[in-house]
Amino acid sequence: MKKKLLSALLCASLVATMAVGCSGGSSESSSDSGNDTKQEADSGSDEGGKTYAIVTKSAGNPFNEKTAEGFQEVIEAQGGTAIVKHPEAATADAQVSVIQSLISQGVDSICIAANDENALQAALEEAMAAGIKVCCEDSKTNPDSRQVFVNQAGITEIGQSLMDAVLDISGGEGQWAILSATSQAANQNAWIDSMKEIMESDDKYSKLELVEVAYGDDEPQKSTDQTQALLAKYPDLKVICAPTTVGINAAAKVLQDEKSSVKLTGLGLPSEMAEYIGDDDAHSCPYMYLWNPIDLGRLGAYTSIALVDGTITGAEGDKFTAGDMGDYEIVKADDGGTEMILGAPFKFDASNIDEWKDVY
Ligand code: RAM
Repeated sequence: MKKKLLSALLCASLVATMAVGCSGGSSESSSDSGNDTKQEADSGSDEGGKTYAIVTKSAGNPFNEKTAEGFQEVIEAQGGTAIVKHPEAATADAQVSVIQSLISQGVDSICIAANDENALQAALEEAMAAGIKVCCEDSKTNPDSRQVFVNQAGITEIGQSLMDAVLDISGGEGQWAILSATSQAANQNAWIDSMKEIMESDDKYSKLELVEVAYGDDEPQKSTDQTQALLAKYPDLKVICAPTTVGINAAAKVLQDEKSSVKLTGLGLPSEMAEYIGDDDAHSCPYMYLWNPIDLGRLGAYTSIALVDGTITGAEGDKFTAGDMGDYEIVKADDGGTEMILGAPFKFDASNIDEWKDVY
């Protein structure tokens, strides 16, 4: 309750300046790995009797848990049944078996954060052929495997924010590295490609040298090992950019524990990163970005409901109201499919991290 109240107060006071939406969130999210957290509906609205599934990238990732929490909250408030699935590992194979079991269960919709853009196609096409509505959130599939993508923020906006952070934090020159999640993740790869394109596009980035893209697979230990390997391999490294909440958290611990002078930026959860954010030598991360993961799940839920009740088909130009989140329009995505955009990436620094660390 306290958390909800604080969240509501913060939303009220910050809403005018925030590009990301706020959510009260529920007090707890499930963290099972593959097991249903089926919640029976208790209201009698039109959505009663329908079953909406969310499949995240993997278990043990607080970002995924918060997204699932937002999804579940909306589905249940609308009288539907939510199924939350966190696969054991962030792999396509793990997601294919989850999708197959959801097809057998006869769910009405699947909202998935894809671990691979193309490898889920056969399973998701089978789901759609069985009448199951399919949307993606966080990380998209190819257009043939989905009806619409609930995108957290524009790819170029994210790439630009991160690239400019690297330029600023490095002082305009020197070696930098990327610590990503899995090598197949469509969202990670799109952001990394965007950063590389931006770096090539303007002379002001010409004194920066990207020495390596390392992959921590969104596993804390592997991300820690990869950070240590980067520090050992590149003694002149100035900045690590980790566009993954798991990666940035692991890297922050390593850098601060080792009192490294290497600085960090990327995409992180304020709740996990508060102790590492600051402008002095004692803090490894001057600033980072993210969006509201709870709202991402909430928008995924409203989208699933609209697909199931026929308000939208996922076609360009479709419009719907996502409850208290307002109106959304479906637009063309860069890959030829369709998407909607939740908002812009939001910057967290020493001036606002304390306000946000209790929200998500
Ligand atoms: C990690 C995941 C997720 C990404 C966030 C920013 O938790 O890789 O897909 O969107 O970071």
